[in-house]
Amino acid sequence: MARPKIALIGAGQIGGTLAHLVALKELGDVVLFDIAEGTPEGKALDIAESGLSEGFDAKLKGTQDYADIAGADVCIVTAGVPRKPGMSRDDLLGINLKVMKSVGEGIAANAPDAFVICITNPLDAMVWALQQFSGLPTNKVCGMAGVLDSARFRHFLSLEFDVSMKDVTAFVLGGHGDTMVPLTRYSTVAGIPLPDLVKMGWTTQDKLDAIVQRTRDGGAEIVGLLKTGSAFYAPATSAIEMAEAYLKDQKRLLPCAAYCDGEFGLDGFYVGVPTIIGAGGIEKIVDISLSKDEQAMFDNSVNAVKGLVEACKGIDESLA
Ligand code: A3D
Repeated sequence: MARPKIALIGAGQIGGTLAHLVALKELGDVVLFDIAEGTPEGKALDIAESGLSEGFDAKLKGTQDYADIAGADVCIVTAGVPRKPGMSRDDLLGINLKVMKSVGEGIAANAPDAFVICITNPLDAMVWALQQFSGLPTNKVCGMAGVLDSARFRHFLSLEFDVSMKDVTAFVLGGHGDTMVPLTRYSTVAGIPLPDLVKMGWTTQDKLDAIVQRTRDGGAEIVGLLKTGSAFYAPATSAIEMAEAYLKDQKRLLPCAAYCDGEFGLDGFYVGVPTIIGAGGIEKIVDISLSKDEQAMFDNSVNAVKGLVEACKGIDESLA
């Protein structure tokens, strides 16, 4: 059986890391696409030359030609610009919307059967625009954010409780922005919900509130430290987890930006929700019940996403 083909649209910090991970994990052959001449070719060659020491078999190709992504099984999109210190994700909207148009058309013409994972920010609006521009089925186009935001939450909780991250489960829903919704009630250490851990004296409500806020600010914390770009190692591993769930039909339950058509009371929007990812792409959205406070935070987050989608429609009339 031929190896799966994985197209990475954008060969910057995340794109290069994705290519390295795909090769190391032998998930398939890689096509790295970027408009910057030489960057995808150089990264593809560099990673290919690490294959001997790492012992992987994978072909890697860098290109500026969309024809090379023909027949890709998975496309992971990072094309566009990242934020710099002082910028919010929303400041990227105008530039990255134009990028989504060319990427959507390139995927539609060459890899219409692919499972598409968007990472470009502002995530929830960009994945919506990418689906509109590409015309691919909504179950085959999703966005990576919740896996990363939940991983950050789990990391901070594991530090607070001094337990393995493997035993911490956590959910972050809503839009990937300052209004994201870390759900403490659905987050546990080995099945014990966080509110119970507060009652048991493992932590205090104040400390938990500070962890929730640090999670919301997780991306900005790294932008502030790096100064020249945004996080790329953990965003790449998060998207690989989703791609692997699709390629291996793992039926993983992962939070990701999915097209809600009735679920969570939404009508045609992408927002971070619990999903099951398998060979059918987004096979199911798990419509969990929210408390009054959680619903209010979720609605606030959804309204922020809706505002960005309206801004996209104002910029590109083909989206209206
Ligand atoms: P960067 O290293 O700048 O890479 C972006 C690449 O896109 C560059 O190599 C550009 O040449 C390329 N590019 C620009 N325009 C096009 C185009 N039209 N077609 C093809 N390629 C193009 O950025 P990065 O890899 O650090 O980040 C990529 C995106 O991911 C940014 O928008 C970030 O904000 C976003 N991001 C999202 C998350 C989430 O959790 C959702 C986390 C981190 C970064």
